[in-house]
Amino acid sequence: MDEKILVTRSTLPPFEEYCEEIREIWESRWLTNSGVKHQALEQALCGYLGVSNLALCVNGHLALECILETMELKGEVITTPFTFVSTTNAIVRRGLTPVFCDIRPDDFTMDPDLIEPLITENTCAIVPVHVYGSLCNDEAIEKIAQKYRLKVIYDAAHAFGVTKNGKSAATLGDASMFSFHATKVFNTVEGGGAVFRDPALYEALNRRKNFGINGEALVSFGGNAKMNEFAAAMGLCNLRHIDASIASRKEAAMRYRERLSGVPGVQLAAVQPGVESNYAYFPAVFDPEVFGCTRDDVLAALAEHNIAARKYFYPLTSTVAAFGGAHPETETPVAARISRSVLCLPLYEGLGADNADRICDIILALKK
Ligand code: T4K
Repeated sequence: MDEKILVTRSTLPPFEEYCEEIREIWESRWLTNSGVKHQALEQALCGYLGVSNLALCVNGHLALECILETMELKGEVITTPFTFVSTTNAIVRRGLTPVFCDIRPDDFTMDPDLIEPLITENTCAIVPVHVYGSLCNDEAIEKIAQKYRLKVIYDAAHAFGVTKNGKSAATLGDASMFSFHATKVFNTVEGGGAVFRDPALYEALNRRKNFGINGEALVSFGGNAKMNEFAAAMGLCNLRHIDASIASRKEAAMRYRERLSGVPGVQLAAVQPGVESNYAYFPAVFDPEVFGCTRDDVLAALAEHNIAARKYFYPLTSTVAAFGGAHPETETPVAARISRSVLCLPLYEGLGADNADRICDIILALKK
């Protein structure tokens, strides 16, 4: 049996490097609550992402909830159904109503041309997702947001380190959420970050993530969404190796692209002009009419070789009744089609071009 290949594999620093990084934590016994590692990582990430503020959180999901809470949003939020269930969960858990907008067929991000008809007097914000690390059309979204005085909060869980014409994705919109989960390009085991255009909101979020406490004063509502020192230490180590890690992902991604581009019935995410990708995911869309077999057939064929691709993102979150009523897929036909036919192929640091080749051989052998 071939060695198992999963959709992703966590990036880890050298073991000794992490041990050295946590030595100070052991000596000080300061394990959490904004310790030295937390402070150092916030500063390092601001530098890497080119932003003035970044509030570390226990995970990306709670970072998004904290952003929505800190911005005191109420009413309807226009968002995408083609995402990990976290995005919609965060909106609903904050008492907001998700209104689902369809996506663009080429890069799978929210279609700005479809936003305006969804706006009502209750709309307070737009929450698009830089899905797979493909950037949303921020200029078009910003124009609409300004016209209707809406906030824009990006779910940038997949977009760590992505730039457009040299500008960091972290600078887009009123706020962005990043995920530093074990499965992400940059990880702190579990973790996330919140970035605001208005730096005053950074302080406000810091209170929200710490029970609403400022010093010993209780100044707002709040929960507990703080990152601990061991997680921050992992982040400090992983950040030292991030460029090499992305370069390794790129090698495998480029091989996939080389082998699968132009194959009838296989659609790859559009290469976006001016965008420097982080190679977070490698989605491939299979059109059964042309390719000759379905996404599920490809998934099964890979599984026979011990390769676990994943159906990110199926089903559409809009179809889940728990989110205020199930919406028919026909409301967002492009998202429905992509969700039924997309497969994320394995991609991680160290996968290598050889493994990408092997995966392509299996896929291409299925073509009818
Ligand atoms: N918004 C978006 C658009 C997101 O994609 C996510 C998370 C969020 C928000 C929320 O961010 P966080 O709160 O998670 O920071 C995984 C991740 O748990 C989740 O973080 C991620 N998106 C989602 C797309 O994928 P699962 O249920 O598919 O993960 P799981 O456990 O099946 O792992 C997938 C593969 O990763 C495994 O087959 C092997 C590898 N893996 C996994 C773990 C847990 C590792 O190599 N090491 C590990 O520790 O959700």
